[in-house]
Amino acid sequence: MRQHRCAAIAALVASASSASISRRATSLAEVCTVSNLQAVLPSNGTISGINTIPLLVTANAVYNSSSGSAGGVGMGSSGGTSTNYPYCNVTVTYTHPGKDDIVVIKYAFPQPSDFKNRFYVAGGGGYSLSSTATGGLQYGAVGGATSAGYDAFDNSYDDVVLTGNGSINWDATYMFGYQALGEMTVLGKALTSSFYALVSSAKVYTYYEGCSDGGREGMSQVQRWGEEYDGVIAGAPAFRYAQQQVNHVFSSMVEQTLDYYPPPCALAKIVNATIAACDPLDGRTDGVVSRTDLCMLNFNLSSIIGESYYCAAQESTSLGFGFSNGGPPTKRQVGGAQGSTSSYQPAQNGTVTTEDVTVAQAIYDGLHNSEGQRAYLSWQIASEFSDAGTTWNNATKSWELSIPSTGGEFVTKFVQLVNATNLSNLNNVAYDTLVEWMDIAYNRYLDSLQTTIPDLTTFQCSGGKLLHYHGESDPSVPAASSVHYWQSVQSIMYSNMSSNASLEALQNWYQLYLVPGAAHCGANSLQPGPYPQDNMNNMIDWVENGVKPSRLNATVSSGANAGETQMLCQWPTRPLWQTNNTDFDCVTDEASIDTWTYTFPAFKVPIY
Ligand SMILES: *[C@@H]1O[C@H](CO)[C@@H](O)[C@H](O)[C@H]1NC(C)=O
Ligand SMILES: *[C@@H]1O[C@H](CO)[C@@H](O)[C@H](O)[C@H]1NC(C)=O
Ligand SMILES: *[C@@H]1O[C@H](CO)[C@@H](O)[C@H](O)[C@H]1NC(C)=O
Ligand SMILES: *[C@@H]1O[C@H](CO)[C@@H](O)[C@H](O)[C@H]1NC(C)=O
Ligand SMILES: *[C@@H]1O[C@H](CO)[C@@H](O)[C@H](O)[C@H]1NC(C)=O
Ligand SMILES: *[C@@H]1O[C@H](CO)[C@@H](O)[C@H](O)[C@H]1NC(C)=O
Ligand SMILES: *[C@@H]1O[C@H](CO)[C@@H](O)[C@H](O)[C@H]1NC(C)=O
Ligand SMILES: *[C@@H]1O[C@H](CO)[C@@H](O)[C@H](O)[C@H]1NC(C)=O
Ligand SMILES: *[C@@H]1O[C@H](CO)[C@@H](O)[C@H](O)[C@H]1NC(C)=O
Ligand SMILES: *[C@@H]1O[C@H](CO)[C@@H](O)[C@H](O)[C@H]1NC(C)=O
Ligand SMILES: *[C@@H]1O[C@H](CO)[C@@H](O)[C@H](O)[C@H]1NC(C)=O
Ligand SMILES: CC(=O)N[C@H]1CO[C@H](CO)[C@@H](O)[C@@H]1O
Repeated sequence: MRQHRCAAIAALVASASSASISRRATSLAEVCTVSNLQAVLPSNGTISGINTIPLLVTANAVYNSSSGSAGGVGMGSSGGTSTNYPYCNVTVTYTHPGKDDIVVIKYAFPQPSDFKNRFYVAGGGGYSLSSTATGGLQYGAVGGATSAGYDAFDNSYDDVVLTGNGSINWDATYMFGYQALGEMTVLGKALTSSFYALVSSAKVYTYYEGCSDGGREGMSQVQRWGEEYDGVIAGAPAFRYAQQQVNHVFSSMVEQTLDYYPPPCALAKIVNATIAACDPLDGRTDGVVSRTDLCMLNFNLSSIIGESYYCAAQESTSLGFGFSNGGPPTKRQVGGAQGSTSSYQPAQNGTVTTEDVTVAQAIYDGLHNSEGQRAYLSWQIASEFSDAGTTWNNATKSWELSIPSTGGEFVTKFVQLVNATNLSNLNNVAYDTLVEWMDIAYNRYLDSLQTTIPDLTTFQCSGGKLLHYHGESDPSVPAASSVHYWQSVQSIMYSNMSSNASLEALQNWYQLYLVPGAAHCGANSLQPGPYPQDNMNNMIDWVENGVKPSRLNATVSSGANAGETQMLCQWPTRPLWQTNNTDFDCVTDEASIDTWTYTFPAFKVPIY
């Protein structure tokens, strides 16, 4: 059955051919004109659902600008480069038939001599899609960025999700969820073929790269537009949206339930002490907990009780989105209300208490309902407690609840449908309420934002390759969230195979890598470990040259081992230093894998 479906899909997808490019010798100035772009614009009826508006096409050649960072600070896309890439700066406007909406797409076409038959899509982050189209120029790829019909270059999606209290903007929701990027790619590939006058069978290798919501956006494309993409790189995807977003309230809920609001310095000390204790378990003491699973199995947080901590007074700036490194993200990058806020903290000098450890343990244990059934997974032990920050009340001289606006805004706007950027308190809220909020959001956004469809047959059968990575100490999107999706895809797509056979079949096109010590879409200042920086080159090699990775190249950028290359282990193998080499071995360890395996009986439906 699968074979038949695969053959049918493969037949629909144009096969690669050696492209003859007649425009190779043409200059940028010659092709980059409004009249040429109007001439090559797909006419109405060519692409179902998209009516282009020739009168609104713009085009100008750009010679001296650099290829910008694709997805913004810390989003894990390729960094900017100082090289100049001449390109044709194009805007195309289209409407959905009968809707009279306006979607503007920016495209950047490399000059003909640089073009390498590639199309490149970069992801955004928070509640934003990428707003730059130039990220692909360094790869000889056409790139795009879309206004998504809600002026996404200037608006964050969470600012437009409600048209008023109680009223969801579904057009914006579907466009942000997956549709805008898919349409940008379909239209962009057609334009690319005609702009460079490719023969009709010529392959345009199509890539996607993003992290955080950019990772979710990448998964949305794999799930919904699988036949369009050849290589997708998805980092720390903020998917399983209902659970992921409501879970940002969970740490506050733990504090309120236990009626204890820990000094931030105590939680920071617990993290540091956990890192120190668990670092050697992976076979090398290098400041990095490469095996949070061994930490979970062998380390008890209670042993930290009584250790002293000290943090100097500070006028601090806190970010709501769990970014530990890479500089503060802008409001656009993290979306909506996640901008920085400053607050005063007095000097904290004390010892870790039983209450501090009880809060920390409950957070790592994850959300359960009042019957003790698990509702969601949590951050790996040794991750920072980014959502658990309390605020100092100068008047009462005590620490108080502070709800992270990531979770608070999601609950108010997306669940309660009220135009407010944060919950004002958690009065009358219990763990069961969080489960109910997840349930409401799950049912409401299952076909738009949830982004966990586990059947990727279309993508796989049309030859797509998926590289999925996740910082193991991510304090925003739990690393186990990625493992759970990978397991869902394996069990749904290969239900009739033995686990060894299904593993081999899956790894031929979908590979998951956990990044030791890394935080959310970046290295972690508390654990100076490796981070993959060469993903696009690896992906291009896989897609265009058939070089399938088995481990993923990553580089240590700070600390004593700065400059070291570590070849990351492909899930489900786990790193273990067994010799004095500068690289770990990749071992199979069932007891460790079991710690990453979850079911969610608090929900009546399967949660993929
Ligand atoms: C295609 O349709 C749009 C609106 O539906 C219209 O503005 C545009 O002029 C049409 N294109 C052509 C070439 O007629
Ligand atoms: C690209 O085109 C748009 C629309 O005409 C324009 O606003 C923008 O400044 C152009 N960018 C460059 C770098 O020329
Ligand atoms: C939501 O609230 C913001 C800030 O108060 C306001 O600017 C915006 O217009 C409101 N949106 C709607 C749809 O009411
Ligand atoms: C935790 O460790 C980091 C450096 O790794 C240090 O900057 C910070 O002050 C420590 N925090 C506490 C509370 O010990
Ligand atoms: C950790 O140690 C405490 C105190 O000895 C004990 O009560 C608790 O059950 C232990 N936790 C685990 C997960 O073993
Ligand atoms: C913290 O408190 C302890 C005990 O009261 C004291 O000995 C120590 O000097 C204090 N440390 C700082 C940095 O204030
Ligand atoms: C709180 O008190 C401290 C010292 O007493 C002062 O420096 C700080 O500015 C105060 N912060 C606020 C927000 O009032
Ligand atoms: C709401 O979010 C803001 C910004 O992150 C934060 O400062 C504030 O403490 C939050 N409100 C509550 C009631 O926790
Ligand atoms: C929407 O709800 C919020 C929160 O209850 C309220 O502050 C605001 O006034 C309401 N907006 C309108 C237009 O009713
Ligand atoms: C690893 O990635 C770096 C860039 O971060 C690159 O310079 C190097 O050639 C790559 N090494 C291997 C073995 O792929
Ligand atoms: C690893 O290096 C340490 C310190 O240099 C040395 O004591 C130890 O014998 C070495 N182990 C192996 C297996 O080579
Ligand atoms: C300032 C600058 O570098 N200008 C250059 C921009 O590109 C054109 C075309 O290549 C050059 O002629 C300019 O000197």
